[in-house]
Amino acid sequence: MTQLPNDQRQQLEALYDEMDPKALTPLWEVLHALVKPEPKPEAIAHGWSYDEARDYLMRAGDLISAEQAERRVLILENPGIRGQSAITGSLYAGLQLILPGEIAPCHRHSQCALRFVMEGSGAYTALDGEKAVMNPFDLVLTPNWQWHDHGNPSDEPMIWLDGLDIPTVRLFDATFADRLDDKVHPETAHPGATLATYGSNLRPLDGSTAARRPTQRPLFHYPYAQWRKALGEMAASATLDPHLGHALEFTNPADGGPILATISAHVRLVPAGITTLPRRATDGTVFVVCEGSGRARIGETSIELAPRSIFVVPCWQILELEAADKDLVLFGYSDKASQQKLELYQEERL
Ligand code: GTQ
Repeated sequence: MTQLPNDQRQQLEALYDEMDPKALTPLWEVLHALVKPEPKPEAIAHGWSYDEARDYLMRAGDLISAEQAERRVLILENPGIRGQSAITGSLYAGLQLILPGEIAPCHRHSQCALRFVMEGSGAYTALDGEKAVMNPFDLVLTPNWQWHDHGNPSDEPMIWLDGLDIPTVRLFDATFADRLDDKVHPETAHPGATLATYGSNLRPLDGSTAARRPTQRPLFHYPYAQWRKALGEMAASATLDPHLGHALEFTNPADGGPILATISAHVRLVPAGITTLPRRATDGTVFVVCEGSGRARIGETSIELAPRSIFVVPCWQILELEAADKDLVLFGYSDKASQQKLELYQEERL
């Protein structure tokens, strides 16, 4: 809004004061804060040390059980938007611990979730009663409104990163949640049955599994062994994308679209010694370092990367990734799925 003469401003202020109790307010005082020439997220670039977070999580493990907590999770809160349980404006991230012998009771909710395993082997996420037994760097999905419980029959702690669309669902207020009377969902299928069926570009000829799994969202386990092999073969044979490195997106086999209604996920490999060219996109992204070390430069912020580092790149911030002396392998998830549906998604290669 242009600068106004004093007497005009005084009359306007008097008008605002009168209308204020009626819940009315002038757009022209706030228009530029609402409709900006380019994204100015409140969330900032930030990195978390896994070892540091893990120490606090293990200490919490001594003080409260998974069952008492329902979900024993430390939320990774973006320092720019503390108190909102959010890592970006639209996404949530947390580190969940399940100790040997524990269960996290069965519930379902409107929010979509993904789990990316940070350490441990042999604990499971059961989706509508079918267990996915998890290993490091596996991706496991719990699409919205599906019953899920977690358990750890192994003899080591299991920690994974939870990625949910909690702030997105909060924006729409469209949240429902439900707890099963039993702590654990009755087993409905052999562990791994869905992966065996849908994980190899196949589906039942007679449609028989469709009754148990939603037809449009069958697969929910993307094992590390499979995605790492695909990424390795891409790196060995494909031309390097100078802005992304070698990058593969996880897809829903039913339609080739993103893995969840609101969340997209991918993996990428930046070869040893390479720094990617600067790129930005409107989808704020949470990354986990799976292998290698190096540096992420995000605008003015520089974050050192080591195995299991977690870092967040907010909307429209310029990212460059530098791999040190080994290939840098990253997992990332973002709200690209939502933004593409809403026709908001943009990217720019610089
Ligand atoms: O495992 O269902 O980190 O409902 C936050 C909310 C995990 C879960 C979280 C949840 C879950």
